Amino acid sequence: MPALIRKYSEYLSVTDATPVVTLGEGDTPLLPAPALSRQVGAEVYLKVEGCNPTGSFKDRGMTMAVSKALESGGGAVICASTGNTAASAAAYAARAGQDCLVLLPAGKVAMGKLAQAVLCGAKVVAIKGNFDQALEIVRLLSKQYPVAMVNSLNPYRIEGQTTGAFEIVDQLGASPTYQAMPVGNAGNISAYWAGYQRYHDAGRMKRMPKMLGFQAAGAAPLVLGEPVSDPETIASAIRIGNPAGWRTAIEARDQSGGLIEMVTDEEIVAAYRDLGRQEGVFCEPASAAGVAGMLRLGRQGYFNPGDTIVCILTGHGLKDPETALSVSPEPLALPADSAQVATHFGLER
Ligand code: AN7
Repeated sequence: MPALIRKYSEYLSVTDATPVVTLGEGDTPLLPAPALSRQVGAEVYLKVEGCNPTGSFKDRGMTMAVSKALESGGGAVICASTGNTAASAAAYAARAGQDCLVLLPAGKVAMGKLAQAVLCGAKVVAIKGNFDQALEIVRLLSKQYPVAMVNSLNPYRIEGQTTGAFEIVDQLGASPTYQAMPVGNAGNISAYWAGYQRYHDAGRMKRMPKMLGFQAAGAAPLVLGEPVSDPETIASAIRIGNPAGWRTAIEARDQSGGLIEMVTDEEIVAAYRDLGRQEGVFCEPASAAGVAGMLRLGRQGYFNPGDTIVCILTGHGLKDPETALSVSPEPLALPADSAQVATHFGLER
């Protein structure tokens, strides 16, 4: 299989001279979701981005950003991150033989993501502050020093992430009616919209989907119309109060005739557990925000029977085992005794 950004190179700034840094990203499953489909009365699919090499959609953008950084001479890359960008940057930088500098909000990053970044050799600093403050420092440092910022302010990140839209259209054989997704720094919704526009212009699809973005209620600047200085939510990936992609996300919403709304942490956790119990899919809490929003719209009768809805499940559930355990019953401890186990499970002959 060619690398993702080679496969789609005619739509990207990738030439034969680009030293493509790949870990086998992309080509993620588009999984039918029968239980969710019944609940909302339309045909629902899950784009399982947790199947990317570092377990999130960031790899689509990072293969592009790190390849282009290498093409223009290499050197260290730097990012601020709620976790997944750091995990991805660390892996692709390691693969490229470049240093990776990471700024995280101290104590606010899921365990799996931190483990990935440090294991892949990133130089990690925990900032006593939130993601927005860490990103501000990264913006300054990347202006003042020869380090390449690989946050989604880097246009190559967005370009790489357009491949998610291409894949969905290729997998469905058409564009979906709606796309539902979580919104944090607002890069991904901007990238998907750009991707659909690009594919539409190339004659690869007919109808533009409506973009449905969902923020967590405690971190919903795009819904409130102003930055949130102290964002808070169980979905740590989208605990972001002043999104870098603000303008392009609003454009995606308005040009597509979609919406950006907020969902409560209770709704996020309910969707997170339902995905596991009803569909067998373990995603991280932030990813469930898009599903939570879709379910609410479904209850309001928003969808029609012929509609197709793709939910972007942006990150793998194993990223954040602590949250999974915190919302689930603890296993019962029993002696190693078959009769007691059988009784506990209510087994009958
Ligand atoms: C699982 O890693 O911002 O709206 O620093 O990890 O494009 O920011 C992560 C964001 C959704 C939101 N789902 O995407 C970071 C970071 C997951 C995420 C988002 C993120 P954007």
